[in-house]
Amino acid sequence: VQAKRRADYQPPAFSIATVDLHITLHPTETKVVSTLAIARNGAHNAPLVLDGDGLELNAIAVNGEALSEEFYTLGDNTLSINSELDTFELVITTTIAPEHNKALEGLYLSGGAYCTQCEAEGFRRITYFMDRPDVLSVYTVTVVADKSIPMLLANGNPVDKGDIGASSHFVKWHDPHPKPCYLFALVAGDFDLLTDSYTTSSGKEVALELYVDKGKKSQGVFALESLKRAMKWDEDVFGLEYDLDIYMIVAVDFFNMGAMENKGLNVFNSKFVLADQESATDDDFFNVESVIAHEYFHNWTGNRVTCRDWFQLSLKEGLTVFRDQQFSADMTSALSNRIKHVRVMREHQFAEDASAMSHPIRPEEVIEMNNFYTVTVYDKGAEVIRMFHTLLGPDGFRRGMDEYFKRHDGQAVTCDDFISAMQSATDLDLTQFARWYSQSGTPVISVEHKIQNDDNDDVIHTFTLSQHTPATSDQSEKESLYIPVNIEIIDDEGNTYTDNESMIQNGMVILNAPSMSFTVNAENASLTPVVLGNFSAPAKVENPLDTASLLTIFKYAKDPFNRWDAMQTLYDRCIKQIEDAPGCAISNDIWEGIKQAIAQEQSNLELLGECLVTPSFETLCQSRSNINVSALSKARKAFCDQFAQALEQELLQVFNNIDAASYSYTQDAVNQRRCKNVVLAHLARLPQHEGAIVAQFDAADNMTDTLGALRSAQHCNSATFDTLMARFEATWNHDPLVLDKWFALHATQNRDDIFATITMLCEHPQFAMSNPNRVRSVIGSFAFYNSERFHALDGSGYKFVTDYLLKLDAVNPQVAARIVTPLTQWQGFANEHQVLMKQQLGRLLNHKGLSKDVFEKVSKSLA
Ligand code: HT7
Ligand code: ZN
Repeated sequence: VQAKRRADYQPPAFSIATVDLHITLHPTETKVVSTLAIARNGAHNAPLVLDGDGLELNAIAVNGEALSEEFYTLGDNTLSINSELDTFELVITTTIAPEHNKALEGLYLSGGAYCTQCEAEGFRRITYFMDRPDVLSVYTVTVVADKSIPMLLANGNPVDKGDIGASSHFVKWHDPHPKPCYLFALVAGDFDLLTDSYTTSSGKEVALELYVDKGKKSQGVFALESLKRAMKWDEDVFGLEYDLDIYMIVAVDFFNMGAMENKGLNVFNSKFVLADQESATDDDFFNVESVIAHEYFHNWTGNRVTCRDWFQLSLKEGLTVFRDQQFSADMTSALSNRIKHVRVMREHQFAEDASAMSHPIRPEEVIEMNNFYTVTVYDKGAEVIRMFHTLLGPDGFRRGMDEYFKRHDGQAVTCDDFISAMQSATDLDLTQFARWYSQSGTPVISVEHKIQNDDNDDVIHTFTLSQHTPATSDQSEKESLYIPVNIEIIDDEGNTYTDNESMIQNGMVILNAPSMSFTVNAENASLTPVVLGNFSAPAKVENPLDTASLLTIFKYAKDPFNRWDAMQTLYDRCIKQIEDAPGCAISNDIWEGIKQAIAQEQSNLELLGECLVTPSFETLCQSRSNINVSALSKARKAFCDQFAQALEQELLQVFNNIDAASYSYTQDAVNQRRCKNVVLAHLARLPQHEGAIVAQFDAADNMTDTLGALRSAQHCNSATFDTLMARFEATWNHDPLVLDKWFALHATQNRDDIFATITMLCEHPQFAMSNPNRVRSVIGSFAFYNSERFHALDGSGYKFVTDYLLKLDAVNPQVAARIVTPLTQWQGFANEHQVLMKQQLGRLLNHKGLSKDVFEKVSKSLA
């Protein structure tokens, strides 16, 4: 299997100014007639090489004449046209079978509706084409289908429609904006339609259309409202308006990822569109709004300005994630958003960087592009954009963005082009900063604090920050990064201090060398450095603070994020203590400190709720090596049990003080429910509070509280859990999206009969291996989040997942390659685990017919 390298980029040998597609839909014999206006780029005599995958070629014509066989070559995945003409019209006719397409790339059937997914390289499964993002064309698309399929959609604006004979009809679409083929989309089906409109800031009226499954109309209202909020926000914050007459969103049930930003015709996983109080949690509402916004924001960052090649994916994804994060922070709350995203970084991105899949946000080498839609490219990519924002300030960042669009609207460009636009908006030299694009790995910032008396008997505190990026699987040598480090120096009464050298500017120092120092004079004060506030860079921190200092930070740090973070570190320390001395009791001082923290934040339920969340198993893994899963899980559980016992009264008081108001999706109400459910999950560890869980389940008027009760019941005796789960299933059996929550809860249970349970789930009438949402809920949840059973030392969890992946890979390699991730991340675990994990990876690697998706990840992992 051949890898592609970023360094090997060559501009396209031909351009394709216009694409005219005539597509006659049929489940097993869809006809695609593609008419291309081809022009040779420069003087060369290379053939025109088109990509194609799984296509039946019916005819080729050049300038209206059928092309005889000596003028073209059909390879495994290419069609080469040997023409000496510099410009010509090429017509290619192919046949495809959407019904047989279970990989959900190209044109496929999702529950009876035709839909497409072309990013990254799916267009080649529809017709022969130069399937690369730097070939931009104007598309005209005619969709023909039986009249039993009433809605025929494609990109751009509708320009014609009519009947063809008695039983067929067509709609013709024209998209005036040149685009790469990965943004092509077609949808055809029978949907319920929600309509609305939006008037842009310059007065242009845009029709908004949201297509959902029949009967689901009321569940689409929130998505449509979110879209209007996103359109307004992009005008207010970035001055960006929508550019077509119509914006369509279609929700489909079979989808490999979250959603897709096809020009003017977004296709969404229905999970990120449908939401109402009964069936969706607060998190679901949040996700709907942020994914709707993300895809809308791509219209400028991705579509108007697109990527030159797929190595530049972070150009559009990192930037668009940053934009959706800023939007969500403005719509909801900056604090809970920041915490949410930092959790993702620590749980998933740090793990990726520590594995054999480590890559820079702009990868150098790729076998299967679908494998690089990663937390590194997306989320670390967004953190890098955030650092631009931090360094340039909001105004400087906006100037850089304006310049980016001015220079590159309508082009396919690189991350370097983005950096250069940002450089034009600042006096800072961004040369070293650009290393974030090429260097993989998680930098570690170490903090050293020395105290000396000088000649005048003044007390001088010297703080030294050092950076070190451990070698990663893809790069052994690392260089110093340019790291903006937010910093606060406080004493144990909450006073803040400045440094003698004025290196701290606006609460930030720049660490751009292996180490740097500054000094602070403080008489009679014990100082605490709060480092990397607000997670100002995607790094780890080693700051040897004692528990008293962590509690000081909680009490006095200015930034609430830092206060949350201090509590997380404190919990991590406590769990470490129990790991080192199983059975030990956490000291009373700590419980007293936490009690004071709870008392201090009684009226700030948002911060309180987040501070009462103990670090997940996955986060704990990132501050440990040589992990014995059972020992770490036991230590975490012991800490949580002690937490519940020691703080029972305080937790109860918080719980009882939160009114069970009737449901509304407002930030205050979300904070209340979040805090109440976090507390309930702690109380669930004490049998005397089982009644509160059942009571909440019985009384809930919304999915957040229902699910909160069910999650808490995971800590109760299994009969209670089983009873509530059975009741939930009976209520929601008709709605697979809701049932996904039930699937996931079952799959993450730590119980002896887990494999029988999962086998039963896979036989459930609502389960289908062909539906990625179902597979992620059952098998994905088990592999990613049932740490004790997945990592069982008899190897049964690893084997179970591998057995499943071997079957799944034949159906949907993209999803299989995602779910194999936890198996490939063996590096942090103790040797007993590693041996067993590698055994299963070996089985996968030896499997005949393994997809290149899974092959890439497994072979790297075993290299
Ligand atoms: N740009 C979209 C990526 C995407 C995708 C990639 C590979 C395979 C299937 C896919 N579906 C969507 C999503 C986004 O980031 O907005
Ligand atoms: Zn995106």
